[in-house]
Formats: sequence, C-alpha cells, structure tokens
Amino acid sequence: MSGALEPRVRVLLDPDWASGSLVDDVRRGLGGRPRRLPPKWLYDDVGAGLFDEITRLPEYYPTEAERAILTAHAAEVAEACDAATLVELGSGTSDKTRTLLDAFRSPGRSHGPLRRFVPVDVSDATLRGAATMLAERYPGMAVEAVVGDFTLHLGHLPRGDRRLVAFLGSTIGNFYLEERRAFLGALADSLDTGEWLLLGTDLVKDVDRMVAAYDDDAGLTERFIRNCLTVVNRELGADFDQGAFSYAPLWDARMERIDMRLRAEEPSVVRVPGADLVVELATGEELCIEISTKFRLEGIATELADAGFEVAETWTDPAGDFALTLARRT
Ligand code: SAH
Ligand code: AVI
Repeated sequence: MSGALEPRVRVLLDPDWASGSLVDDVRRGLGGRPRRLPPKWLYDDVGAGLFDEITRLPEYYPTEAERAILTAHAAEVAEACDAATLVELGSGTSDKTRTLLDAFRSPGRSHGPLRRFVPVDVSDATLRGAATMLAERYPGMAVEAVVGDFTLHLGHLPRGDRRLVAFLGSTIGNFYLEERRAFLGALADSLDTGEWLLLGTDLVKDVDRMVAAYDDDAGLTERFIRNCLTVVNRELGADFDQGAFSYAPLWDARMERIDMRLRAEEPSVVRVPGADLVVELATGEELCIEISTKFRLEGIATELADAGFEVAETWTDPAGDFALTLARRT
C-alpha cells in the first residue's frame, strides 16, 4: 500500500472549449489588427510536449535559473509563508514545483506541513499526469487539480486554508501589458488579505541571449509557435499553409519583450470555416502569436503594489537572470 491519495480533477473548461472558445479568440484576434492569438492555444498535447523540450534547450535559460532560485530559497519561502494550500497557475508538469512542495512538506517547517496542492492548467493530459505523479510522491497531501483557464476561473479556485498562489516560469510575461494589469487585479480580488503570491519573472538582460532563447538552433521554439496554426486548422477546419509563413522572433526594446510572429511570405487567403472567417494577408503581414515580456525588479514591485500586493522578499539566481518574488495580499 502506497498510502497515496488519488488526485481529484475538476474540469472547469466546457467540453467544446477547444473549438467554442477558440472561435471567439480567432474571430477577435485573427480578424482584427494587429492579428493576434492568446498563447493558451499553443498548449495542446503537441505544444505542451514541445514546451517541455524547450525547457531543456541550452539556449532556454529561464527554467534552470528559476530552479536554482527555488533550490536555494524554497525553505525560506515555506518558512516566511504560513500557507496550508498551494495553488499553482499554469502548472504544466509541475517539475520545479516539487522543490517547493518538498520545503512546504518538510517536518521541520514551523507552520506545519502543507495540506493541499491545487495545480491549474488548460492542458488536460499534462495536468493529469503531473497530478498523479505528485499524489504518489506526497502521500497525505490532497492533490485537487483544476483543468481551467487562469484568465477566467480564478474565482472558482478553492478558498480558505491560507493559500499561496505560485505563478512560475515567467508565464506572466506572456500577457500583454493591459492583460497583465487585469490579471494581477483579478488575482488580488480572488485572494483574502494576508494570502500569498509567489511570482517568477524573467529579467531584462543581454539582447542576444534573450533572442537566442526564442530562436534556438534546434528550431523547437519555431515548431512550438507554428503549432498554433495546426491547432486552428484542426479545430476550426482552417487552411493555414505553414510553408507560406516564416518564423520571425524579435526583441521589442520599447516594450522590453520578445515578440514571436509568423510572417506571410506571399499573399494568402486563409479560410477558417469553423469561425466563419476569411483572413486576407499581404506579403510581409504578421500574425503575433506570443510575446514574452522581460522584467526589472522595480517594475515588478510597482505592478504588484498597484494590484494590491506588498512584496515580502525577492530572490534572484546568482547571474541575475530571473527573479522570484514573494508578495502578500494587502
Ligand atoms: N509553470 C511551468 C509551465 C510554464 S508553460 C513552468 O514554469 O515551467 C505555461 C503553462 O501555462 C502551460 O502548461 C500552459 O498549458 C498553461 N497555460 C497557458 N495559458 C493558460 C491559461 N489561460 N489558463 C491556464 N493555463 C494556461
Ligand atoms: C511559458 N512561457 C513563460 C514561455 C516563455 O518563455 O515565454 C513560453 C515560451 N514560448 C517560447 N518559448 C517558451
């Protein structure tokens, strides 16, 4: 007998989410200007697998930088923070999170062991795999996974039990500025005074290193970004031709973000029957598939304060590539 509790999985996404909600995003995003898609559509099973491979690329430094911070400081986080429930937004494989869970489950922790872990992700299969693995690894801790969208479902997360919300990996950098403000505000609204946020953010650094992280030699990031066209083709019967687009990642120095685009190399007429849409693209026209904003420590503290959080502590890795910020809802 392992003593492991079966993970509970709550599904908040509608059964037709992959097609239904995508229709709205495609009409609004690809039908408008600039032509955009929300990054959640990058993470079907293929995309989730590609992201996992990206985290092991030599050029993609954020994952190991954040892991180094967690390894060095997870015990301090667990001591500083009296949470009994850990919620993880955009949890993916929850690989790095194990370091945090180990610290929160340590018998020496003065607040007592963490009782519950709530990973939240749109990627159903990845989430279920992680939840099963974690339930086995931490017998006695309840794992209550939520297949949900963190832009829609923050109000449906379990309440009480002094929560810490972890948002790791710099996934917050994938929001546009106005979306980030709205997200942080909604997150603050969903927390009670005194509850906690642990936020991972990639920091501004040498431009060549940042660009290389999104333009890797193995071409995995390009495949990851292109995968969203495959998703729209499959779910909405669109006829995007991958060969008509080139991958164009660039550093936007004004907004301090990497901008991952697909550029039409020839005039294209793309039909998206499932969204009742025809997209006409001229040569050189771009689809903005994902941004990855890079941060500065002062900016993080200001944005958190504006949203209703007070920074308790910020840690960086020795190279100063990445930051982890523990903040409290005021
Ligand atoms: N936290 C992990 C994974 C980051 S990748 C890490 O640090 O490595 C981003 C994750 O967020 C993916 O697992 C993706 O499926 C998930 N995701 C993206 N948009 C989402 C949304 N709107 N709601 C919930 N999960 C989302
Ligand atoms: C999940 N997110 C923080 C990744 C990033 O670095 O912005 C997604 C990614 N896109 C391309 N490579 C990685």
